[in-house]
Amino acid sequence: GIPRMQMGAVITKHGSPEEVEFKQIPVPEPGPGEVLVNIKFTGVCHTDLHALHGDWPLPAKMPLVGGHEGAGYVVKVGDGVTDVKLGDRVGIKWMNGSCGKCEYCLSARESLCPHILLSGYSVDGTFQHYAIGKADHVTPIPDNVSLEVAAPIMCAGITVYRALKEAAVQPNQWVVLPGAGGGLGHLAIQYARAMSMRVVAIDSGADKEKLCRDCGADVFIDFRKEADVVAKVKEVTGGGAHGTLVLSTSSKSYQQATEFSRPGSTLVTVSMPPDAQLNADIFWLTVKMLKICGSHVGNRLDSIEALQYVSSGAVKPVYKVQPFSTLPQVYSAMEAGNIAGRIVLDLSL
Ligand code: 8ID
Ligand code: ZN
Repeated sequence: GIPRMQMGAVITKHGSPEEVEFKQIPVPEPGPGEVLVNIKFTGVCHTDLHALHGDWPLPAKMPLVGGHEGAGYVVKVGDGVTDVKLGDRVGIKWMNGSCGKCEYCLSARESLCPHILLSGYSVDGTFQHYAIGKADHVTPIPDNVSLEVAAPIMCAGITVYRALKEAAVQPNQWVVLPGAGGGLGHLAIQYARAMSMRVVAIDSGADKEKLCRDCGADVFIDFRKEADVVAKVKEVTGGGAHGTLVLSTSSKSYQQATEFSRPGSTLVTVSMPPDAQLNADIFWLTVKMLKICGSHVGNRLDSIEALQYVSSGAVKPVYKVQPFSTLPQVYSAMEAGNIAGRIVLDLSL
């Protein structure tokens, strides 16, 4: 049966990893159109760290159960839910729900919905054993993809997959990925390779270099060792990036990206370092005909497609499984930039 109470990782105010409290909280009840998911595994995304720090201009609910890369089993369905069934294996992603009726939802751009519900930010997320998702938005997980593998796809995978579509880099052209050794980055390399792009990975340290190369990066640039990252990117790509996804949580990466972008290319903003500004020279922006666009997660079809790449074997998340109770240490390691790939929490430990 479903218990009345459960363990959750709760923050009651913004701050450092010590703010995370593990405590008994009620198991939520699914309302109309909602499902209750018994979360088995959840990834930890840098967005969860932004939520902990409170460094974005968008207020989060408080107290807050974070987490938005969850995978588990449907254990209860609310009124009116017909196509999601008990026992279904599903993912809960950043976009917990959307209105389904606005101009954005109607045009499959639901991440722009003004009524969007964000898991682990505006509604409680996946750092608990039982989490609520809107039935219309939980993502079905293919049979041959394990729950722990599916977890990092639920935010990192979906996001980079969609952002690569926005970048519109053609086969054999160069995509450049600042932040390539992180959770989003190592998946971006693999999706890009699966789409036949050539990849320049930018990050730092031996672990991340190995990860990036294992994921298929053609070139690795260590931003701490390379004196002139912009010149190096232009050199190895023969004139600059055909497309760039900025995945690094350092605002410096944005400045460099505007400079190493090839004329006619697209720069996609994905990471959101606090207070970051994009300072692009209008003369060069114009004559280089650069496109700069934001990309916020992906829609439901992107989510399904992102998992299909995993199901087919083209993309393999690289992650370490750790006990749920280690969440504060994961945040500390993430603050220090010490995580290559993703950490996935096992809720049973
Ligand atoms: O929908 C969206 N747009 C979306 C979805 C999910 C996550 C956006 N995000 C955002 C997060 O909120 C965060 O701001 O993407 C960013 C990256 O998330 P992540 O991949 O989960 O973070 P990470 O694993 O900590 O990786 C960041 C990497 O950046 C590198 C670090 O070494 C790390 O590997 N990095 C840094 I810090 N400075 C760098 C630099 N100057 C750099 N890489 C290259 N150059
Ligand atoms: Zn995320």
